[in-house]
Amino acid sequence: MKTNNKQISKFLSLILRHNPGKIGLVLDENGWADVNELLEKANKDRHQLTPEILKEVVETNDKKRFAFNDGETKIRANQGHSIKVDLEYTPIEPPEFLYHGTVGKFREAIKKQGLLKMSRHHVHLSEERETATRVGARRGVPIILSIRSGEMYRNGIEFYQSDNGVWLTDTVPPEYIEF
Ligand code: HQG
Repeated sequence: MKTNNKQISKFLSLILRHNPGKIGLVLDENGWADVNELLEKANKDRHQLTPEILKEVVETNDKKRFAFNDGETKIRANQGHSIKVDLEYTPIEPPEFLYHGTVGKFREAIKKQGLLKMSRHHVHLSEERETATRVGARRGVPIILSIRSGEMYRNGIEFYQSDNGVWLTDTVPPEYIEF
């Protein structure tokens, strides 16, 4: 991405994930902003955005951070919101096992309470142990928990998968976790 587009991507992340009110924009309950309104309000805020630039940023963004609706009249961030939005993930069947990387100091609390979503919208799980190891290592020496996701699913618990492959669920009760 060109530097200028990177700046625009950062600006869009701020507006579409965290603080639409900064330019007086309102997102709908599913996180969508009206494209014309976004362009108008961003330009009032001295950002030089055209429909063409916006389209280029959406298409070339390295992590697929943004998406248009079908008619390209609306735009939203694909994930990473701190404001409350319903991204309307479609429930899908997970693999038999998923993995969660964490650190030893959380083990006892997780044994009692299960995995909780904490400040995020969901509990995040990985299909590969290596990915879970990297996630856990952000906080110290990683420990990897195996989650019996197939059994959870058969017992009626919903799973979703984000656009970049992360598995999501509401909470993982302790009985489905192998420590
Ligand atoms: C722990 C990054 C005590 C949980 C990564 C984790 C990931 C509990 C921490 C994504 C607990 C929450 C998510 C309980 C859970 N008692 N601790 N009952 N239940 N925990 O960062 O899964 O850069 O919210 O084990 O790549 O570490 O944001 O979740 O250690 O995909 O795009 O509480 O964040 O992606 O931490 O990471 P987080 P996470 P991004």
